[in-house]
Amino acid sequence: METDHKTGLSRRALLGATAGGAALAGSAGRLALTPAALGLGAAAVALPGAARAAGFEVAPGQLDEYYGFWSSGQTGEMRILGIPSMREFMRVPVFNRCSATGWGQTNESIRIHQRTMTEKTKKLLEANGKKIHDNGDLHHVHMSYTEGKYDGRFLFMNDKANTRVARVRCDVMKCDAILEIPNAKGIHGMRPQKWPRSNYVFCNGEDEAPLVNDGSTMKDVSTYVNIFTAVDADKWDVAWQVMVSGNLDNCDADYEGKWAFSTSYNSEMGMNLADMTASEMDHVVVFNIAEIEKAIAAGQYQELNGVKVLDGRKEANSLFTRYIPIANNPHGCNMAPDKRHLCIGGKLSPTVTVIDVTLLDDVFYKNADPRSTVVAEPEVGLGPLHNAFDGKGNVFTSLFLDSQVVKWNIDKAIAAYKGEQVDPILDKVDVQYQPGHLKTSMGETLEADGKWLVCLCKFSKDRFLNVGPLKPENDQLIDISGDKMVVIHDGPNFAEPHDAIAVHASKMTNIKSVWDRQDPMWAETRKQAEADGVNLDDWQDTVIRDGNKVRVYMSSQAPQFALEEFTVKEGDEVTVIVTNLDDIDDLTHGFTMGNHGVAMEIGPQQTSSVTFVAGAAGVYWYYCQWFCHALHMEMRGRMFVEPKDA
Ligand code: CUK
Ligand code: CUA
Ligand code: CA
Repeated sequence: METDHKTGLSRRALLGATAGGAALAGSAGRLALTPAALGLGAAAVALPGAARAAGFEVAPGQLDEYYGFWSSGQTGEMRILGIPSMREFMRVPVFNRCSATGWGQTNESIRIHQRTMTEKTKKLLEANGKKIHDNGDLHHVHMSYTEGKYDGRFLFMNDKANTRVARVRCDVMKCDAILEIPNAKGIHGMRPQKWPRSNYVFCNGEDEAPLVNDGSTMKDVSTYVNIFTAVDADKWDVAWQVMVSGNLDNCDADYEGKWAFSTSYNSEMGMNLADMTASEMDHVVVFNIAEIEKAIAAGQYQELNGVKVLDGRKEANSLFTRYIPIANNPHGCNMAPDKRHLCIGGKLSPTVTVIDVTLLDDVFYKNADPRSTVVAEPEVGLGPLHNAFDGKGNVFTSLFLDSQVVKWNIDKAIAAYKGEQVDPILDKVDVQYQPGHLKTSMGETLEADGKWLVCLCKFSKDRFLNVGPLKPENDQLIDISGDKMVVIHDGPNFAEPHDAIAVHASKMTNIKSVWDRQDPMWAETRKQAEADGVNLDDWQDTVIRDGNKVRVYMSSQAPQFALEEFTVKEGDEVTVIVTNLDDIDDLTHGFTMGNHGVAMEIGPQQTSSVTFVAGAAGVYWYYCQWFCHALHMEMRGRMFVEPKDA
């Protein structure tokens, strides 16, 4: 905490006092602490509810209490922020192409992209002269669980654009696996299993398509299906799929390992807006994990594109699924940490539907009416999208149309549903503006702690200096520790953070500062080096010619590459393999090859490699683009490209 020695007040406490209004006039005159004297603009003084921010400042050099893992929508990367400071720490490229790190260009990253691509996609990319999809639409980020708690192993995320899911290792914060999901289209909702551990990652297929999508029936909507997929989180392969009726939007899993849930906004199987909103009711699909696993083990599946597929559509009347009718076009799907209540955002309906998951056995095995599991349906406001929890029985729901967050109590909502005269609404706060997801600290785990809420607003409108027609979004930090919610901070953010999770820093026990030399990330590069007789773990300055393929091995140690120069021929396929022998915290090197569109990151003790075709004859400089030393500018060398026939 930064303290003003004259007053003994922290900067934030002072802010709080000044924002109070009267205090500003009083103290400003006496102590001459005008906002200008403090170096604060008017906007800072006008911080809403800054009084409650007192004691929460994260001063320079202080660490945050929580890691925030953010999606980035159509940017395709994952981001790491600190909570409560809302400082952005890192961007982790996943589905996107990253200029700084070489992600999507290095051999190591291309292998990860390609490993689980379907043949169809490979052909499609080839036809476009590409090796990978270099865009993605990353909506949801979730951490792996052990017994309902974050375990710091992996982060999982979806790509709605190219029907993929990816895994990021929490030890090095790099993507180590991407999976293109066959049969399904447009993976949207995605959640790891919570209990007993995240053996599965559940993935919703949002877009309908013919089950055999070969062009033979593409205009016949009656052949369209939607697919729910369980990915084996360890093997990173599809475990099984279930065909469903209607499309799938958001999903969640329970805290007992029995169920997964998905909302559907298109039970109508409409192909346009009017048809998708035609019905009075859509539904939530409940998946019965034990029955599905039993059927898979018993071989009662059809195999399609190498995947085991079960039929869970309504007409199949199997024990795999049940359909709970919900007011038309629901959206968010959030399981409360009380292990009992599933909350469904109404979107078109001003309600949240609360389902008691302990009543689901009767629906599956005693033919109970699926609607009998609904125990509350509070009216919360207009456009309820997502729900978050404080672990004290309260829910925070984002109201897209009202631009508010509403806090309400589950028990009170249940009592009201039974006809008691109680108002479940506890508080409402204005947010700026049009919120989508909202996340409470640890709120998606059994350790929900009710301290912070991050509200991811889709529009920022007037909250920041105008940066042109494309505005940032606005992630607002809300203090939920008291009865009243207080907006603490505005955080501009670039396209388009749908979702985030807030993970207490104590959960990140696996995180490293330096790579392990034996890391599997470059296992294939290591194999090639061994075949070439090169020891990757020692000083390397070797050039291997193999027909028109040239492999250039060089280690790096600040501020030098082992090779000051190397020679190739015009049109050679050149692979540069760089090993960073520095093992000091924060000492990352880079390798940029001038005029070849090539750049990559080489972290401490990391090996990275990149392949390119040598351009027209001449001298090309390569250099380290990651500031590493006082002589960083001097960390460079020459590639001589000889004419083809020389
Ligand atoms: S969806 Cu974006 S606001 Cu993709 Cu999670 Cu609801
Ligand atoms: Cu090495 Cu800069
Ligand atoms: Ca609908």
